Amino acid sequence: MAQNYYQKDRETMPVEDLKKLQSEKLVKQVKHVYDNVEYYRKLMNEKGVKPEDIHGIEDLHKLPFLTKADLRDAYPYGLLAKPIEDCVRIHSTSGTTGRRVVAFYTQNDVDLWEDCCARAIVAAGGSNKDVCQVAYGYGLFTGGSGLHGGSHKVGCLTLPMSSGNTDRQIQFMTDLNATILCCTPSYAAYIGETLKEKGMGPNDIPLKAGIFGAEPWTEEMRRGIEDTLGIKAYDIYGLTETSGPGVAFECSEQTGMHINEDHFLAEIIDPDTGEVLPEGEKGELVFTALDKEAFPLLRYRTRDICVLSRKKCSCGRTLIKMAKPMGRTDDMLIIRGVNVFPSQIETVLLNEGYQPNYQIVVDRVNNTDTFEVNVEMTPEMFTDKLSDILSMEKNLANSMKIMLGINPKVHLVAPKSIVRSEGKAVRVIDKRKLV
Ligand code: DLL
Repeated sequence: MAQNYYQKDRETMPVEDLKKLQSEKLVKQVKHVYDNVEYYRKLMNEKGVKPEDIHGIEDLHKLPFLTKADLRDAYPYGLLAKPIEDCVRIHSTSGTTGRRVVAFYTQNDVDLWEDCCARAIVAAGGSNKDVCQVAYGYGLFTGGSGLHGGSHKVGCLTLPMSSGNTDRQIQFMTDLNATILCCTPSYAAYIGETLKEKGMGPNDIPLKAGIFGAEPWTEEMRRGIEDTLGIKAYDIYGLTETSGPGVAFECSEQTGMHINEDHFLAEIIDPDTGEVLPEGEKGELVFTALDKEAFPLLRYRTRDICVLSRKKCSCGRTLIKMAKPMGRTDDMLIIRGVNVFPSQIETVLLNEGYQPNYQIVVDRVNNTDTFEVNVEMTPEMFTDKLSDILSMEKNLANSMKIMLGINPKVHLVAPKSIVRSEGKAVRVIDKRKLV
């Protein structure tokens, strides 16, 4: 397949040149942060490191980490590195768990962020001939604005739908010949379900590609979405703290996401000790933003567990790849002492012929954790015969036990009874946190 790039010189740069570029940018960025962000200057002083000690990326390990707790401490303006007059935008996380993050952007920050998203769209086969339907939420969330800006840069006809109103999404998609869909994977799956209900299939919609991210999703889920929508589904990664989507994106090989390394320097660390791990080892992903002006986080701990690889990619990009995040250091559930990732439950469900419509409920009764998984039956398997339901529940619980090493109580529930999400799906209800 012929490859297209949005910024070929950067995306296919020889690794040695890339590292040189990163080094030059890092030296400048550390000085910018030290001079303008009192909060980080203090952290550097405490660690006994000065901008003059940083000569290139080989010195990165000398810098202190920045964590979500620092962001909370410094809320709202404590990490701002530019005067308000130079800032044009904020975005923020939803803060539903009380951990609101506010990120600031200069016009240049917005520009570079949109370039990153444009790279993702072009890697997914997009060009100015495409109609790009952006069904990520607009507003404080970065998904809508990021892909919207990227779509403009590529020159696509952009449909700024935002999330929700699924019937209207499908109508615009078909009436206006949308060829690229951008939304969360769970919303893509829901659009697929709704299409099916309308008696429509992949041949009734013009889509060819989807750019899905903002939440964990499995390879099995990818295949499900690709089949129901008749598209190629590409992953995209990012977080509010680093601008939003577009920190990393998938190419035609679909074997991990290329990190836009000319803008974001990635490290993997041991989450317990902070030690930097060699390429190929699993650990916490840490980013240093090399160009961000207004909110230039250095060595920011994402809490995403991940692996990096610089294996040669058939797409010709030299940018290092990150695997799909395997969970977060903070959303990994520990149930009766066992580590459980929601993605493992999803894998079991898809392997067993269920849809990934489920909710994990964890509680603590008499000092013992309870672990329940509510799973929707598909319309095909729906039955009200109790003995059949009990046997299906038992089978599913067994498969989960094999995958997780811990026995859940599975409840099968009626199709469509678990509330659908137009943004990120709520997969876990952990009642233990309320104690
Ligand atoms: O979710 C930004 C985004 C928007 C990414 C649209 C992709 C597409 P936050 O709301 O700050 O930002 O959440 C960031 O979401 O640390 C990951 O844990 C998770 N996440 C983001 N993308 C992926 C992905 C946006 N492709 C947090 N796979 C991150 C798995 C993802 N998890």
